[in-house]
Amino acid sequence: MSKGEIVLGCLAPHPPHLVYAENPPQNEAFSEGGWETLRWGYAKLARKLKTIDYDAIVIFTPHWQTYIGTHFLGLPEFKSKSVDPVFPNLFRYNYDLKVDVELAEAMHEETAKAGIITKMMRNPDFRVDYGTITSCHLLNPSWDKPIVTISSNRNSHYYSNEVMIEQAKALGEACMRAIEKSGKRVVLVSSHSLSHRHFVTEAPLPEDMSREHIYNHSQYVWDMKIIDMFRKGQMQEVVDIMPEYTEQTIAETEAGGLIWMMAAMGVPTYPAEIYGYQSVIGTGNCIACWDPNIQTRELVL
Ligand code: 2X7
Ligand code: FE2
Repeated sequence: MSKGEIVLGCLAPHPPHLVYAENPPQNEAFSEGGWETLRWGYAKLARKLKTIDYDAIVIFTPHWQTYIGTHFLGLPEFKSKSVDPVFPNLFRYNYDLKVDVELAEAMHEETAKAGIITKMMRNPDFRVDYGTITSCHLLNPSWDKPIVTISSNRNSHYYSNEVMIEQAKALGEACMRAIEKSGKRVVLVSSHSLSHRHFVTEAPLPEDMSREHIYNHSQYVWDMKIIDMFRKGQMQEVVDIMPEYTEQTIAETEAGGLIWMMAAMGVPTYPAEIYGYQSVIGTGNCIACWDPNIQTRELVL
């Protein structure tokens, strides 16, 4: 068996607004559109994914929060309705997804070996979070690949952002070892926004784009700084600056997804492909990917 590999790493933000705006048959709400810069960027990245040969999508989500350890989805199928607790008016999505349990178990095993508390989620009634569903739907609307969802362990208030970063790195390296041993070709997804201060009242029509803008200028400047580092392949610098960035912009990077993905990918020094940046209820959202294959890596935007 040849060594498994990560064939792509995607930064895939998950505002449920983006699924709402697409009007897929799985979602009950109806919209008149909105947030096209992000949706068109996602469509382009989804087309690239279709050209890549891969076995599974492994996604790390801030909206499955676990307080004791890191958990992995551990049943072959999860089927239910996912309702966003904050935006039930926008997101009531009927999902039926397949899990690569063999890969999830291999990651769980390597994670435990690395000294991290970890558990398989075997409850058939467990409801999959909207972060997983939104990012996976937009990256692969045909849902024709199995996924593995990894929960985000939330102890930064007890420890610190720095301690959680060390844990996310160890988790990423453990997942990489499991992928290599599995012989599989895997797409990693870090599902989150960048800056995360947001408005607390919704426009009467959520998709009214005349009301959409970044919450404040300083978080915009921070987001641009980070994206510029993505473009330049300065991912070690991004890792180093992460505690300050997260604190200054209340960024969703707090959950550890980007660090997890970068550690699994050996902290890339090549440029990321950028597919778009737009605000959703004032948060900063960037779609980007890191393509280890120099033959297919592009300058997108
Ligand atoms: O989970 C989210 C998010 N990260 C950003 C914007 C809007 C809603 O939900
Ligand atoms: Fe979120």
